[in-house]
Amino acid sequence: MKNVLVIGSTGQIGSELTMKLRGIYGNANVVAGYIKGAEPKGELLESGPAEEVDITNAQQIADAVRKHKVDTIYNLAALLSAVAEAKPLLAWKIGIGGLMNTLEVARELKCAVFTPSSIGSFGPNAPKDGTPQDTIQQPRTMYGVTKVSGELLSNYYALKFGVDTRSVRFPGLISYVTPPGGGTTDYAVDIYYSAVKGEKFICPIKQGTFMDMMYMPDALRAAIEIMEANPERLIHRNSFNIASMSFDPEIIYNKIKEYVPGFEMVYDVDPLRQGIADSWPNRLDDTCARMEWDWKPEYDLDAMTRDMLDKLRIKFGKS
Ligand code: VAH
Repeated sequence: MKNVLVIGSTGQIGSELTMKLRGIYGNANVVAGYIKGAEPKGELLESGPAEEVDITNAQQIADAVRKHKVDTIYNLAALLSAVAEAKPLLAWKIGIGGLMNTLEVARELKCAVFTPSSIGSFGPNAPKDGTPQDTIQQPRTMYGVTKVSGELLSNYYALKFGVDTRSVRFPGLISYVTPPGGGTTDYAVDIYYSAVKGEKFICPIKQGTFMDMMYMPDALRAAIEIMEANPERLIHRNSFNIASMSFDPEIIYNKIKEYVPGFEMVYDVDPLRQGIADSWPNRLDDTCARMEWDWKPEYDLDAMTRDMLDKLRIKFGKS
């Protein structure tokens, strides 16, 4: 049975992944790593161990790994795309300085490491539709630079030191649990909140801008299945394209209106996030993930919309 440390356990992915991992491996076997000011609360705090682990502090990572006999690290510490453009040095310090700390601890203490990459690891000169697993990666954002560099560093540690590093390139992730912070795809989360609250949605991304998106339950399953995969089948490691749906604001708006008649949306394009979105693919080709570790999404836009609206209505007492 695994002993897991989740670095960034109170973030958009971490808060849900930690609970799902505890359900699989046992509450006591999954440590919630957090930083000062973002301490775990409620069920995340009460259901299992927690340690202060700032990814820029290698000693804190090593201490938590030794204390809890960790053999698998989920490294979810990162600044999302729009925030990273505002704080590029911090994004690099966390994304790459932090990853280097994690990989060094993993090398020394024999841990496997999962570090997510992103559709943001591609730039405008990668094929937009059916973006291949192996193609040009020249992102124009610091977020993308940290993701591509993270892929290369993780592959280096696997090749040079035999560290079991694995990764998936996440699409924009949509969840009703922990609101995202500062991403380019986050409009696809915010639109559901507006619909349930009965508010007009002001969309910062222009019509016709397609991006890969994924419902969080599928993303969590991918993060777990890749780490459970038979390593002998893996031709790739860092990082696998995974995909489930691709849409633009008009498509998701019309889908929500099927369930929320009268829901209104207007466009007020944010040049920063639009520029980032324009540089990203429309739709990834995830054949390699399907071939090498049987990846398959379970939610499409309709199923996600029904579940998001149901769960948010409960969250806001409108069910
Ligand atoms: C962002 N939601 O928009 C994140 C994610 C692929 C998008 O990395 O920055």
